This record gives sequence, structure tokens and C-alpha cells, in this order.
Amino acid sequence: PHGTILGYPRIGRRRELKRAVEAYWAGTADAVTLEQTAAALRRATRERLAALGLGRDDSSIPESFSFYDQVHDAAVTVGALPERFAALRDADGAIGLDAYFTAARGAGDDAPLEMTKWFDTNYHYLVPEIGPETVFSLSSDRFARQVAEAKADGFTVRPVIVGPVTLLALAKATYSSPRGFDPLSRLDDLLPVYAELLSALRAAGAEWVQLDEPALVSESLPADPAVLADAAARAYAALGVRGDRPAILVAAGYAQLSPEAWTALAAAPIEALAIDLTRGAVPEAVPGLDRKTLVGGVVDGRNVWRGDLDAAWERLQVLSAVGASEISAGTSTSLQHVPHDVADESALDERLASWLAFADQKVAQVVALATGLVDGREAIAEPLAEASAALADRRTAPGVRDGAVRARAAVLDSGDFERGDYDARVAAQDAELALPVLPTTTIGSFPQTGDIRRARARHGRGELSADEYQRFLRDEIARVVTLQEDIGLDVLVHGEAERNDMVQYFAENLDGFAVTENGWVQSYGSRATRPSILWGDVARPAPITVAWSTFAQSLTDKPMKGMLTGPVTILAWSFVRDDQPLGETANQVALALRDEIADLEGAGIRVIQVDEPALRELLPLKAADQPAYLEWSVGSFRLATAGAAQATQVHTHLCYSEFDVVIDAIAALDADVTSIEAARSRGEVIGDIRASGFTAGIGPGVYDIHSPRVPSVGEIADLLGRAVAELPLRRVWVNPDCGLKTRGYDETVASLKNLVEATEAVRASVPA
Ligand code: THG
Ligand code: ZN
Repeated sequence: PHGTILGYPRIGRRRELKRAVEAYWAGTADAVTLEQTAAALRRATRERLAALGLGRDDSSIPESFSFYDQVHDAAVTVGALPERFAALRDADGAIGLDAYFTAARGAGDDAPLEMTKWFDTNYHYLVPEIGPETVFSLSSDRFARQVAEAKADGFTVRPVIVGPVTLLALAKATYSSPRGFDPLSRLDDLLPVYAELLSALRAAGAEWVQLDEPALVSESLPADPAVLADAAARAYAALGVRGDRPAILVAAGYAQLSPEAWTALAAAPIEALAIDLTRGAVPEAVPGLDRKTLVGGVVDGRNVWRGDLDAAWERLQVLSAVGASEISAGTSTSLQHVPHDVADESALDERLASWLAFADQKVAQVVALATGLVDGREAIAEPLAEASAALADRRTAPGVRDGAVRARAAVLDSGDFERGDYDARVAAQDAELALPVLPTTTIGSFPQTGDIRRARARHGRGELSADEYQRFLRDEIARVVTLQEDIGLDVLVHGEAERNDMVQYFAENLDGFAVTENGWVQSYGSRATRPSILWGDVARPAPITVAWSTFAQSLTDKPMKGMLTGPVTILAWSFVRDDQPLGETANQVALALRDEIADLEGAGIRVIQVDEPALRELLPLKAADQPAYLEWSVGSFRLATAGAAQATQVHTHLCYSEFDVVIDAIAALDADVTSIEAARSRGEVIGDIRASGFTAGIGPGVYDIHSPRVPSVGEIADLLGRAVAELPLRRVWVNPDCGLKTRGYDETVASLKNLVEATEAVRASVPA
């Protein structure tokens, strides 16, 4: 085949899989029903891909379905289920659906597998736990059954499975492992199980298998690229020599393969290699390629742009010069990172829609390029010309470039990024706010109750008038303010009942963004988001949050925090334009936020929080790209906030741990107060903060909001005691880990009361 995609969205065009899986979890649908829905989705995907032009019987259609996560699928298949879930195995040791889901979601005291971000995407995978004691054995026949299922429908599909090197490279050591244990050291024990799996796939009718090895592009994993390349050489030497296997395609998207891995895989006894040509140059010729098919990942699997098809074609021409036996067109990654189909967006501006390509449009692009590879460029002159015309139209369309926005960005100077002396700010803020030692606050959101969601939905359907909805939200805000005063918190929030999502809310209120109706992208498990599309120059037509914050402030004498989402996070959780550097786009968003901050200040708001939970997320995989990223990301935050008066206290909040790499960047944000996640690591991060020399205000989250558990006064006081012992007393804030949006009211109130009580106890023990 001369064209293929590395994977396809599996949640269903209307999130059918989410509904089916959640119904199964809730006990309202049985396993048979769930399996039937899943089979129907797989069938619909195959039929759709064939209709779009991929071959039914030439293995160009991938089988990339997953009930929850592809890393978990691979781990479960090789039997890497943590000991605490062992009892859930079938009598014959097989890992069925219930064991699979329970490991993903936890049960009682048995914590679920940890979840973390998949390379530099917004997808989260389940981290396998592998130790010296892990017994690898083929524990699921799901992959083989899916091949057979397709066969029965007349399709020869190519199963897609996370490869052995990536599976181990992404795993963490089990809790009982000796210190320093590296799961990658288990490679030789794992390979026989992969060999057995390949043989089972062959027996089920697979002619090709795709083994995903994106670990081989990353410089952000514990193992370094040379070690990973060496592991790949060993793995594919061992698997390649087996006779009873399908042909092997090793796929390595998300960035350019390390030179070591490129050399190793070219020399390995496998049949094909898929590389990402949307990031980095076409690699050089190396020995072994003459026996391989190269799938050139020229269609971007991660953005929603129709892009430059002609340039993609040219890249394939350059690729043909490296000496492979055959060239094929492909996507750079699985299409799981983009929504299904632009045709499902009837409300989208038609002109904007003509510039977009979601999964189905990208499949069509691959098919066009494949046709060109077989029949020559003339055969695809028309689609190439159409794509070029759309691109040209996009370049000149109104809104893509806004003169006023550009003129403002053009005259920025270093002073626009500087807030001035920190000590002077502290003095001004102390005078303005007169807060007690160890001030208490929350991150921003309060529980989004069913009532709030229903009111929003009814308003969306026109069943609740704008006035009625306003009144509803004001009542909600008043309730949240009173509640916080009763609990005794020091710096209050309005609770964000008016926001569906912390990014989409701003996207809906800024020029340059579009939102979708059905553009769901899986975030983790059954959860998805609808990223906004940042297509044009960003401007703020009117104040966004000011009316809500001033209303909330009018209800209390305590300081009310203004709540904004930072530029980096707005970019990270949207589909961002690809026609200018990210830093330029970030600065446009920053200027809009800067105006919002000025308006908040003008309206009497004295504390303003600009959240950047995604600062760590967007960090590039390649070490060489990281300094430039940190420069523009930190710069855009500073541009957003540096207009604030010295007496205005600027807060920021960052979720998720892994502060290692970005701790200096956090300091460089120059916020007055930073709240972070610290409870799950039992305050470990406090040591990191101290070691980094960070001296500004800091609120290490004193309890974990990701679970409904109510923390005791004692444990909060403990954690707080540790913070006070290690950090300057006057700089420590007391707050939960993260926003309370996903929590219920009962546990929220109980937890916050304990937080205040613990704070009072610790205050009594420190100098006033
Ligand atoms: N907002 C946006 N992007 C994000 C997050 C966010 N990306 C990273 C991280 N947070 C992802 N976390 C989640 C958490 C919960 C859900 C999705 C991503 C979730 N989604 C609902 C679901 O799938 O049922 C749908 C929400 C809706 O109706 O809009 O629960 O916070 N932009
Ligand atoms: Zn958070």
C-alpha cells in the first residue's frame, strides 16, 4: 500500500464509546452490550476508512481501537498487571474487561494506575507498573480477536500496538522494586511474549502489525536516546528473526527519530518504518533502508489544518532519495489527537471550515498522496491545487491578520515584560491587603453541580433566557461567597459557575477563536475535551470576567480574586494556528489578558490569578528546543501580568507534579504567589522549591482534590508544618491542590473547614 494512517479516533463521532463504557461502569449495561457497541464502532471505522480510499485487504487500515488507553492495552496483553489487581484475573490467568477497567480506575484502597501525559500531547496514558517480580505472559487475546473480527467482515487490518521498548520506557518501577530499578532492564523477558503475540496475530490473519515506538524520538524520558536505540536494536533483532509473524511496521511519531534509533531500525530485520516528517528534517541515508518500506509521516496527525499538501508531496520526493525499497504516504502520528470530521460542524464558518482537516479529511489527504506516488503528480494535480488555494485564501482572509493587533505587538519592549522590584511589590500588597500570616484561599473553581450544568444546557437550548441565566449565576456566586466567609477563608473566589471550561470560556469571548460542536478529542479514558480553534489574530472585543468578579467583590470585604487562564494554557489546550511562531500567538493572547487585568484593577479587584497548569505540558521533547520554549512561554505570562500595579497581587496556579524541569521557569514567571500541587507527593515538592531558591509567595497544596477523601486537620497541619519549617513563613499560603470543580459540596466544605482549622493551629505556633 502506498498510503496509511497510524491510527484513528476511537471514541466515536458522537462519543458513543464514552456513553457505552460509562453505562457499563454504572451497571446499566452489561459486558455483551459494551462489546457489541465497541464492535459496531470498529466496523464503522473500517467502513469509513475504506470509503475514504484505504484498501480493505492490503493492511493499510489500522486497527487502533481501545476501551481506555493503548498503553494499558499493551501492558495488559503482556500480563503487566500490578499485584494489587491480581485477584481480578480469570481462572486461567487471563486479564478480562473488569480487571482492565479496575486497574485503570482503582477500587477502594487499591489505587488506580497513575496517569500521565503522552509525549507532548494532551492525551494521558496509564503508566504501567513493572518490577523485577512482574511475570510477563500473554494475558489477553483481544488484539487477535479484533483482527479475526475484521477478517470476518472482509478486511485485512493492521493491528496497532505499543511496542516493547516504549512500553518499558514509559513504565514506572512497582512500589516493591529495589531503589533505582529500571523497567527497561526487563526487555529480554518481555520479548518472548511479544513474539508470541505476533504469532497469534499472524494466526488470526494479520499480514502486518504496527508497533508504536515513539519513545525513540524523546529526549524527555529517564532513559537517554542511545540507550533506547540500543534496546530497539535488540528488540527488533529478536522479533524480526521469528518466522511466524506478520510483517512489522515500527512507527515513531511525535518528533524526529534520534539518529541512533534511525540507524538501529534501518538495520533491523523488520519490513517498514514510519517516521514523522512534520517535525524535523528528512533523515540521511543509512545502511539497511534498501530492504525497507518507509512511511513518510507528512500529514500532521496533531493539528486541524488542511495544511500545505504540495509541500507534503515534496517531502515525500525528498524521502524517496534516502534509498528505501518503497515509499508510502502517512500521517505523522495516530489521528487520535484530532476530531473525527469537519463535516460534522454545521455551525462553523464555511470559509474557516475550508482551511481545516480533521481525521477524515487527513485520511483523504493521505489517499491523494498515495495516488500520486503510484500514478504521478499529474494524477493528483487537482487536490494539490485545491489545498494550495485554501491555504492562499487563509493567508489573506479577514481576521487572520489584524493590523491593530500587529501594530501593538510590534512596539513591545522589554519594559512591557517587567513588573518591577519584588520587595516593593510585597510592601505595597501588604499595605493594601493586610492579610494574616499563612493566608488561606482556594484555587478558583467551586463544585460544578448538576444544577449548574443543567442551567447552562438549558440556556444553550434557549429554554432559560439570558436574564434568568444571569440571575441563576449571581445566586450561585452569592452562595459561594457566603460559604467561604462562613468557613473563614481569607482570599475569596467567585467559583467560576459561568465557565464550561477554563480555556473554552476565554476562547468563546476572544476574537480569533472558533469553537466546535462535535470536535471531541480523547483526553483520557472516557473523558474528552473540545479544543477551540485559534485561527486568527487574537483580540478582546469587550471585558470578559470583570462583571462577575466585581459582583462577587461587592458581596464581601475580603479580597476577591480575579480569575484568568494564562496564555500558555490557552494555547496548549486549543488547536493553534500553524502559520506563525507560537510565541507570537501567545503574546497576542497575553495582550488581551493584560487588558482584562487592567479592567479588573480598574473595577477594584486587588488580587488576580492567572493560571498556567499547562506550562510543563507544552515543554518540547527535544532538549535543544526547550530553552526557546521557556523563553516565549514565560515571556507571554509576564507580558500578560506586568501591567498590573505593584499593589495588585498576581497569583498563578500550576497543576500536576514534575516541577523538576520547570522550577526555574516558575520563578521566572515573577508571580507574587504561586499555588501548586504538592499533596500527593506528601510535600516532596517543598524540598524542591527550597532547593531552587524560590523566594516568592508559595501555596503548596495541602490536600489532594482528585479524590473525595476529606483530609484530617492533623494531616493538613503536618504538611503545613513542613512548609513553614522549610520556607519563609511570610511567603507561605494555604490552599488545596487544585480547583474544586470536579468535587461535591459535602467533601469540599468539610475539607475547607479542616484546612482553616489546621491553619489556625499552625498560626498559633508561629511568631505573629
Ligand atoms: N480543559 C481543557 N483541556 C484540558 C483540561 C481542561 N486538558 C488537560 C486536562 N484538563 C484534561 N483533563 C480533563 C478532565 C476532565 C475532562 C476532560 C479533560 C472531562 N470532560 C467531560 C467528559 O469527557 O465527559 C466533558 C466536558 C464538557 O462537557 O465540556 O470530564 O480542564 N480545555
Ligand atoms: Zn490545578
